[in-house]
Amino acid sequence: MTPIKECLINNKTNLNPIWLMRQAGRYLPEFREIRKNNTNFIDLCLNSNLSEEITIQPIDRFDFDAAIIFSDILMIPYGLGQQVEFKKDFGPSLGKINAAKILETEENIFTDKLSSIYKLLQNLSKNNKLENKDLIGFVGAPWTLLVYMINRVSPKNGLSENFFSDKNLISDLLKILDRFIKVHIRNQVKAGATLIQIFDSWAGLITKDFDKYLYNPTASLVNYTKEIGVPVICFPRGISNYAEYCKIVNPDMINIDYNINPKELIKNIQIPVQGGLDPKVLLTDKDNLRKQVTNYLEIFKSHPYVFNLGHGILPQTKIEMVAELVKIVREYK
Ligand code: 1CP
Repeated sequence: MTPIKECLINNKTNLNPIWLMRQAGRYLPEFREIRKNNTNFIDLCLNSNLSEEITIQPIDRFDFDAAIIFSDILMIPYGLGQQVEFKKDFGPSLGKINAAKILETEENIFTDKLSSIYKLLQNLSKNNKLENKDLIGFVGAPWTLLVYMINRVSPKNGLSENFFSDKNLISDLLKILDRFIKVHIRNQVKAGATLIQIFDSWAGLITKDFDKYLYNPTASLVNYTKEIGVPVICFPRGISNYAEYCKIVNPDMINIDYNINPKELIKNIQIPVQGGLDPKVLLTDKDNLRKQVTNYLEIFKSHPYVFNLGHGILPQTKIEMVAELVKIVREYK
């Protein structure tokens, strides 16, 4: 069994497995080299040969315990026929929503549009560099995808004023998302994903109707993934009550963000934990890195824990700091 599964399923506490969110891309010079010649990000995600190479790059360098496929959460809106573009120094930009068209999407058309992602997973499951490692497929949570689909740009400066104005649109989209996120999970599992992570990167923007936007839609995906026999990790970034989330949504493992006090949290939850370290710590120095990483490892000495960050690794991170991080985690006893 892989080290992550030992932790997740058998509750082992002494293995210290490690992988990093957004480990494939951005901060790696070999990724930037590929990206330079592939300016259309969606096309790059749909190129299964290059995506395989990018997925393996961080494994070659750091021997992480899991590979996460090189893809994006916005491939679902793309598969549903919404225009999705990634603009340089700006981020994602989505086209106007055509609700009627989205509602008519057929499963086989969606699966066809994303078929190279499934091909990527099939190829990776045969890649011997991933022996005894997990292969992580992922999806955006319904709320976070709803945010991008309606807001049409990153909500980092807040949601648009009329975000909640069309109640019918919101409820139609939530239904469609539930259905097609499940299709995408099922297709990834069939193609060889051994774990699924659900990214709810903008969960912290929810201020009301938690059942409607956070708990019910995520629990539906978690139950579905468990039913098809694959463990599921949730990352509801920025929420204030992780204990309540774990009780209601009940994933196999919870990825915490860096605003959570891990010591307090494990008093209130039983499930395995992943992540937490502020990615900015990797921008400081090796002494501080050791101090902060050891702090997490000490706290989780007797709680099943997979080392990871409290959000994606930052583009300006130095390779040698990542190497040092892996060394600290692997040598910890
Ligand atoms: O390890 C990996 O990098 C694997 C592939 C991966 C994953 C898991 C990418 C490639 N994106 C994601 C998830 C993702 N995409 C999330 C959830 C995790 C998180 O919060 O970081 C989100 C919110 C996105 C949406 C997205 N994709 C943004 C917008 C961020 C915002 O501020 O709203 C952006 C800029 C991207 C582009 C992207 N996706 C992935 C990469 C390597 C890049 C950068 C592409 C580039 O410009 O070179």
